[in-house]
Amino acid sequence: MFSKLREVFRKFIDSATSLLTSRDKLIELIEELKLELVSRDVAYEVAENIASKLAEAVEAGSIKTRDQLVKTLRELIAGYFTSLENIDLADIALKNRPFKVVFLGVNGVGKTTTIAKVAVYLRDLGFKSIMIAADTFRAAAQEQLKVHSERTGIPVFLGKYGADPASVAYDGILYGTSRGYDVFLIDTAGRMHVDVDLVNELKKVVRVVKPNLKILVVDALTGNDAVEQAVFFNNSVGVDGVIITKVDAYEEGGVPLTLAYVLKKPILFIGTGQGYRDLKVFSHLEYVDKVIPQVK
Ligand SMILES: Nc1nc2c(ncn2[C@@H]2O[C@H](COP(=O)(O)OP(=O)(O)OP(=O)(O)O)[C@@H](O)[C@H]2O)c(=O)[nH]1
Ligand SMILES: [Mg+2]
Repeated sequence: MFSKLREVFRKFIDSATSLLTSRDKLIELIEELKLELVSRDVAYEVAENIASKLAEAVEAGSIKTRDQLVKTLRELIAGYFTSLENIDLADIALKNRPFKVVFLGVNGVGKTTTIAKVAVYLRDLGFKSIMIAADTFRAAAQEQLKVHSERTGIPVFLGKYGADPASVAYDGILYGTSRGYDVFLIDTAGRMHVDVDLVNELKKVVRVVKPNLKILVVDALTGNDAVEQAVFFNNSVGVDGVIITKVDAYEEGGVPLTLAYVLKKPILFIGTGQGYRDLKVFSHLEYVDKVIPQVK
């Protein structure tokens, strides 16, 4: 997980440690760091911000030891996350009954699996969830959610292939409300290339459902695409928070940082495998620990 980004920081810290007394060489090294970061899914604007803040600290004379360098870097990276709103899913679910979440995301990112994972996570905390299959665009989508329902024991409300997704979502909420469910997790369609039709369809779902949260699911392995998708969905439909999937297989490392910086929305969870409990609450402190380990 994130091993290549960790390697970039490790190399930088090692090289910089021997150059701490040579300001000019250190500044040169920071320029190199910037390019290395960009090669690990850190967007250019983020890398540039890191480099300039680091250079400022050097100019100000506040980095004289390796420990200070590590501390400065850790605080810098953590700072991009701490400015974001904190969304605790369970907390919001407790305060909102019914609690309605619409999941957004393009094809194949792991959206449907993630909905089942979130349902299991909430069940473990005592919530009664129902999944609603409002992806009526592909016949297989209904079937997939049904399979997750059978495997997890989480109930599902299925729509008809070709039906209006907003009305499926609406009917699902009526159905679940009358049966005492408190959490509604709504799957939506995602095309390979998001288009105007899809955006209008999603907007309608949002208008009808009035979700407490709109959660975007992105696949870490798609790198910069994940960030582009996030910006697109946020600008067109609106996004409250993000779940990043397939982090177990993701070594580049920059996606969480870039998402936080560019999208400015919190990351709620990361997907860490194919099992239903392979979903972890995202902790930016753990992320920082992974990419810039503390000095021992
Ligand atoms: N390794 C790993 N695989 C994952 C993770 N999340 C989802 N997957 C896998 O990704 C594949 C696609 O997942 P789906 O949930 O069907 O994705 P989707 O976005 O709903 O896809 P479509 O509805 O087909 O567009 C499945 O094989 C999942 O098991 C994860 O966190 N880690
Ligand atoms: Mg799906």
